[in-house]
Amino acid sequence: MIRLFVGLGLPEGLGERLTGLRGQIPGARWVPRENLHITLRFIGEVDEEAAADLDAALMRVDAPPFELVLRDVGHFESRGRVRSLWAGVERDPALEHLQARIETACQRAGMAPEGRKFHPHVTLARCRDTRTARIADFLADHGGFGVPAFPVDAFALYSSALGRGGAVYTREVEYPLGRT
Ligand code: 3AM
Repeated sequence: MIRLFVGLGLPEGLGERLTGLRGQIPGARWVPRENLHITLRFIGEVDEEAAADLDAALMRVDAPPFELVLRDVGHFESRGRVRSLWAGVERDPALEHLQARIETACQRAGMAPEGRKFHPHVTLARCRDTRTARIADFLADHGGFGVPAFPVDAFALYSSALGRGGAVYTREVEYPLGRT
């Protein structure tokens, strides 16, 4: 079995901008620079056959290359606790189009539909038992965060191995955009 997700990598220089947002927040585990990404579709654990079906379906997804802008920071929370801190991705029709095509491909490959609304982001930290009040400074300090537009000319299928030192993501297959 292999744990997979579909996502976008980030250009080299962006990693530094994003790790520069780190601060002292109790309970926050900051994502290593090499793991920073935008998830387009979480797949979960699948066997080899399902992974091959998924790869075949993703290979047929094409869309024009586009540019993305990261803007602002935010957080996800549940039951009164912060779950993650992220950098936002500015709303973009080309990104939404690509994500919808990928969702269709996943369903064609036999995956159950993703029930959650697509909210593109770059997770910066995962939090454990962190109260919302603890991130007030982080949100205030980085409210104006933004980076210039960067090109997206491929998406990728990643595997995620959960090791003792945290998750190791491997870019298994890259699917270039703008092939046709
Ligand atoms: O892009 P982020 O880091 O927010 O949280 C996991 C990560 O998203 C998410 O998939 C991405 C790559 O691991 N993820 C992990 N388990 C999940 C699940 N059961 C999940 N998303 C949905 N359902």
